[in-house]
Amino acid sequence: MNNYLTERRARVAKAWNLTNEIVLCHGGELIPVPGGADQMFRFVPDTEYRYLADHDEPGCLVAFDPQSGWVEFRPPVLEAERVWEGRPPFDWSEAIRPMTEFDGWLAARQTRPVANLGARMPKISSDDALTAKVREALMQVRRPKDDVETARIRAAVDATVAGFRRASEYIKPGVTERQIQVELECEFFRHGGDRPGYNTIVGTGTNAAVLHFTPSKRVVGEDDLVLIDAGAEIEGYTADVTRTYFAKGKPEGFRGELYHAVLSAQKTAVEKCKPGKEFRELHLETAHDMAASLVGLNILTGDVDNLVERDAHALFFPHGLGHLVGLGVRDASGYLPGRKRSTRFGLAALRIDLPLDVGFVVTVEPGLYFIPALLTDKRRREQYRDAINWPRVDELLDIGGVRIEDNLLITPDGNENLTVAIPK
Ligand SMILES: [Mn+2]
Repeated sequence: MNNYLTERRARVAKAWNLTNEIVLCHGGELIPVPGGADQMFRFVPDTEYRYLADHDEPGCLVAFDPQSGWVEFRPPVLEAERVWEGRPPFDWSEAIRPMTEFDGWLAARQTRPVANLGARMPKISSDDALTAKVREALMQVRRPKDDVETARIRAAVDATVAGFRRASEYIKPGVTERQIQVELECEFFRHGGDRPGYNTIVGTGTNAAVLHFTPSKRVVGEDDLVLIDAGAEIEGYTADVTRTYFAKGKPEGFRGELYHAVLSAQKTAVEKCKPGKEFRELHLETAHDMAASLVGLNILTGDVDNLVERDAHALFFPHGLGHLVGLGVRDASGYLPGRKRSTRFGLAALRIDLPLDVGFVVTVEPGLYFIPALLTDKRRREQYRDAINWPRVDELLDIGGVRIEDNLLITPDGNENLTVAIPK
């Protein structure tokens, strides 16, 4: 067992503080592609499991008994898997047992309450309240990154920096979104990336207003904005960066003003990230900055506080300011216990509601977009008749959008911007 895993598990066990209860954490199973042909979807282990076992083999589980400690159960490697996939044979030990022994292990503890983390184990009866309690405690341990995690995030960031550098040089009128994606991801791989950490987003022109746009054959036009949201993944850990580029290189005209509005709000928000800062407050403060800029751009009209209270800004900034990132693209995000997701349009998409703390890695990613699905909606036009300059909006529906996203490591004094090497 690696030292860092022993230490990690010890921190988790301490936080759980269990006496009699049992915790099972399953990593999940391979899922076949419908239609046969021996194809499987790429296996991504459940992040709770990955954190506790740190590998990406399917069909395994980690079990914890406060009286006897941790044990991992793995399916034996079959001859066919050695032949077809080259999986190495496995050395069993005290800490890693064949899956065939799991039923016996559980039967010896049959009267005790069970928490089921990771993938749901349908044949095991578990205690939902206990599961929620241990899940929350694990989440809190996972949020501050340990040294191994931080090193992997930094490596993922380095590969991501290389990809964005190449993309920014490559973008010009006439190239396609797909070609940009290929250049970017190729550099991720060349610099040690295992794969993109999530589906790369490249949106040019109006496609930049689709928040999660899949790169298409669309060609970059002369005046287009080009929005790229992507990150390289290394050993399970990913960066998550967004930059918005201009087809001709420099910010110009209204698109340039929009860009500088987002950049200014993003820089202000980054400066405020430090231990104790409530992320929900930061989101609302950024919304305030964005609303003020939209008033300056003659898109919103009225009192800025009032506009934010009415969520008028959210028609142009419809997502949350950020989330935790690292072990997957939404690493240990969520709300503190007792905090509920707001039904307000301007807050409902917030992915984290918690105070930042030392060791957290968080994204800060404000954006302003002209999204026809929101801005041509009759009911919203009526609701915000007095707050939005609709004739002006109608002229701007083909602009697309701007998002700028960095990844910050929260430090005792404030934060370290891990992705600062990518120019913006
Ligand atoms: Mn993000």
